[in-house]
Amino acid sequence: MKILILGGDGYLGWPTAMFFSKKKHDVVVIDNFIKKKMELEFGYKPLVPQPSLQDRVKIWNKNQKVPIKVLIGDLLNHRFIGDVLKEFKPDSIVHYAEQPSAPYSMSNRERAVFTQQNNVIGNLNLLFAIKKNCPGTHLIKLGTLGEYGTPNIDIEEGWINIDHNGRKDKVLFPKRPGSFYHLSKVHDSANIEFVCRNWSLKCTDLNQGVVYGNYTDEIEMDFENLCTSFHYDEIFGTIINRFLTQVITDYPLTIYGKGNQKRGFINLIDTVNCINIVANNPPKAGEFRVFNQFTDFKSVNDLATQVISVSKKIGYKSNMKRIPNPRKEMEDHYYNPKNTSLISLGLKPVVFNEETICKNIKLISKYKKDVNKDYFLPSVKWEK
Ligand code: USQ
Repeated sequence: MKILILGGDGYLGWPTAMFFSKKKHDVVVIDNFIKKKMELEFGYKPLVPQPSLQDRVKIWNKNQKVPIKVLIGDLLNHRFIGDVLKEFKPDSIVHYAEQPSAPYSMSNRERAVFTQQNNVIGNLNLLFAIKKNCPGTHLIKLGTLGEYGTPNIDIEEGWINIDHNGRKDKVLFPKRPGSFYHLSKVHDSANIEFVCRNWSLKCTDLNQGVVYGNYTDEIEMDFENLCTSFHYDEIFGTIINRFLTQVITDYPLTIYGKGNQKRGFINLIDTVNCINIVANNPPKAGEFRVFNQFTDFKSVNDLATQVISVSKKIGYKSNMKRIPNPRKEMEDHYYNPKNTSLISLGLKPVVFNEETICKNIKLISKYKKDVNKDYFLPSVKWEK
């Protein structure tokens, strides 16, 4: 398969690129390194030092039959992405190339505008480029479970059947997200559904939960040289990765608000496995297919309790600490998102259990001396 990975330098993009390359697919990665600039704006570094994308690719390609190819470019440049698609004509495009942080998008007007411009216009340019150059390509778009928000009804996978005033229809599931970032993905989903319906493109929109973890089989082949970016700061660090880093420094786990808010989670290994399943099972032309991509859901309190109890068994002394919630989000709510589609296509989820938690802790504990505890407390507030 010819597969194009947009955002190939990132936390998810890089492990995905190696996974497909190892299976001897023809992989091209694109990145514009915008995330590196965003890190510099806040002065936040990932925990594990990482060689540059180009160096990682050189190291990786030494042992591969089909080398990964790197292109540097921006989806905001429609000619760039058009030229790439005209030449490469991929079977699948995995689109991770978006600003991924809710707090970043909520930190000020410029960053809110940047988030929506970068994500929505970049995606729109991509849709036009696909239509013109390779309309049969399967677009695998990373959306987010947070697009739905926390409604007081079960969350279906993208679509819902409604019966209203005696008439029935199947419509996109209502969305009520919690940040300008999450909203950008809602807008993307609406644009993609429109082009599937109008131009007969085919797309899978993956409404992914919060990802955690720092290894896949490919990363473990040479952790120091092939690692992915692992953040634990308030802007780019996701909750489990932050909790694991807090544990290794005996810092109290930062529970925002009451901690009863529930979210869906997925291990990095399963993100990559899901992409593989989806790429091998494309939808029909004209189909806007939506899968909810998470393997477990629970409250922030339950997560913290589990991480603390496992870490105590291996000698760590962390506890949890409630701090005022910097976000505006429901802290007591019904939550029941569905996730049967990927499981029925063969996903065998990694379980968030003692073994998984200990392995992640062990890998990052080598970098304990580099942890900057100033990164832990949130400064971006939703209501300011
Ligand atoms: N939280 C804490 N303590 C912390 C950090 C977070 O209690 O130290 C809470 C937040 O209040 C929130 C939940 O944990 O209720 C999740 O926060 P997060 O920072 O792990 O995740 P979020 O901002 O929702 O965004 C992340 C990724 C984003 C992805 C999304 C999936 O950054 O790219 O789309 O997870 S989802 O949340 O399902 O929309």
